[in-house]
Amino acid sequence: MQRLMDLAEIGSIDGGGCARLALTDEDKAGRDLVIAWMHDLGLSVTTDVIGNVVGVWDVGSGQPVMTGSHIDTVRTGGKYDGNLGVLAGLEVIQTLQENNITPLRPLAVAFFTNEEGARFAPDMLGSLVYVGGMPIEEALEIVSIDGATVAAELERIGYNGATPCPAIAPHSFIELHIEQGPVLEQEGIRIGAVTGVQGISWQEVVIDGQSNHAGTTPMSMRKDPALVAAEITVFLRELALRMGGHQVCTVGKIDLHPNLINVVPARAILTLDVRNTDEQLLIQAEKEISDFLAKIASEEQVRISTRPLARFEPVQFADSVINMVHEIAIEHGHTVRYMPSGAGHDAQMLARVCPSGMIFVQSRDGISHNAAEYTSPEDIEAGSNILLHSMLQMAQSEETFA
Ligand code: HGY
Ligand code: MN
Ligand code: MN
Repeated sequence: MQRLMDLAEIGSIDGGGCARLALTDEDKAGRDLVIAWMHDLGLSVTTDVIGNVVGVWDVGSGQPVMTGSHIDTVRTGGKYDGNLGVLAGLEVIQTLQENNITPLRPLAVAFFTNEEGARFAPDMLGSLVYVGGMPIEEALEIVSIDGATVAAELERIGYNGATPCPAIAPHSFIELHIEQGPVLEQEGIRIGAVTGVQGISWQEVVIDGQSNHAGTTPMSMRKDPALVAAEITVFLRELALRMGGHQVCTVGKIDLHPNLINVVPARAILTLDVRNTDEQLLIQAEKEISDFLAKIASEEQVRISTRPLARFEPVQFADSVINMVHEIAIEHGHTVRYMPSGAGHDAQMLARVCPSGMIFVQSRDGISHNAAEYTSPEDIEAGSNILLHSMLQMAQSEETFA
């Protein structure tokens, strides 16, 4: 808990949250602090070419059981998103050391670069490169929303490490994370045994119209990107409600140019975040959006171009890990339910190379990506203990944790 509060001081914002966008000075300061804690525990710490940091407790033999998450945040982040998973991993190792328990395998704690994707798209970038999902050369060239490249920012903060990607796969991976949604709290259930992660489709939409005078231009003559951006936003809401189920759609970012009170905008740039647990439904949503963009472009006489920013299919975690989390939760007397994750996580990338899964704990009022994000110390303790017993059990297994 103290480490959580200390890390939350870095990049702290009003309301008790954090702003540590990936590869900013605040992210660097957070990284430096967590690495110091890794050294305090005697871990051997490496940094790879995309800035992922892995601390290994070199005991036992064979590939390590890995836990971890991210310590970068969105601009209005909370104390717990990502941070909990990394710091609980340190707590597990410290607790085992203090109790003279030596696992049969090495234990690793990682934090991955740019999980949020808020500054550089796609999200989960570090873990994607870690598992070989994107060549490092391509990742280094990605340009942030403020015009900097991944390569330049890694070098600027001194986290352009030497360890190559893709990494040697860990034996298995388990991530503790806040749910970031309302389900566990509404159902009065303490633990989520996460079954998988829904599919994610991100794209940037650029609308070019005609800049004009707000006072003199008749409404019939306007080619107004701001209007089209608003109609796209309303369409996405209607699409999500019409499709129902797990379908969600978000317009999180709208930039108008020149963004002045008396100028009909020349251009609008917006981002679409579209998700569903079902790949076919996600494809259908993408098709309906594409058709709508074509229709509205001709109706409003604007030009619309799109650029994909992230596209990950739904991921199913390993049954062996899902069921282990469920069993351990019950053994510890906690209520538990199986559930998918609405948010993206590094575990969905590790699932490509080793048996992986997640443990969820409640988010108060279902709030996250918001300074008011909160998870109780009791839930944090329960989740961390399940993480400890999960890692010990995974470390006992000789072969693949199937
Ligand atoms: O966008 C997400 O789901 C995560 O916060 N990266
Ligand atoms: Mn997260
Ligand atoms: Mn997040």
